Amino acid sequence: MSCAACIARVESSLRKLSSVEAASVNLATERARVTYDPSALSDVEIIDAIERSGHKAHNGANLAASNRVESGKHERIRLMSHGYAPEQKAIVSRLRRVEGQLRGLQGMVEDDRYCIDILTQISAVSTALDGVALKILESHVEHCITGALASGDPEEADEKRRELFEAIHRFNRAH
Ligand SMILES: [Cu+2]
Repeated sequence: MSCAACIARVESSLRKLSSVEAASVNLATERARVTYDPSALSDVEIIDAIERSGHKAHNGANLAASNRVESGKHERIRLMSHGYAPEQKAIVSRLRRVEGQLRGLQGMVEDDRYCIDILTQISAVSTALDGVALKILESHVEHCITGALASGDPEEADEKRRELFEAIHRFNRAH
């Protein structure tokens, strides 16, 4: 969530919903605060409206339980703006390169190439893919984790920390 136009788009998309009384998106915390009648509008419809405006809402399924405040009439929704968003194109092109390397690998096997040459190519693909993971991890820490810490919401910060460690462990196990 980095530009005023995006915010305006999400807000107007939310305000168009039938029972929404007010909707405001906070730039600093990346949260949308929606005031609505819960008997007339479901969480899913709110999330749909956010997604229609071109953004993703975090933890959609758990929204009702975790983010509802003040007797169910206000909803605070965490908006998603992934850390890698500014580098999306560069990441996709790196992944395409990995795809090309993988195809080369298939060709090597089909061409009966020497085992060690194939293993060398597998290492190269693996290293390239790790590079992409590291890039995403970096931007996640810089953007998403920093954002969660800055939000001043200790639950949110804990959740992000836990998620990060789990991801690192999974990554480590894969090697
Ligand atoms: Cu992230």
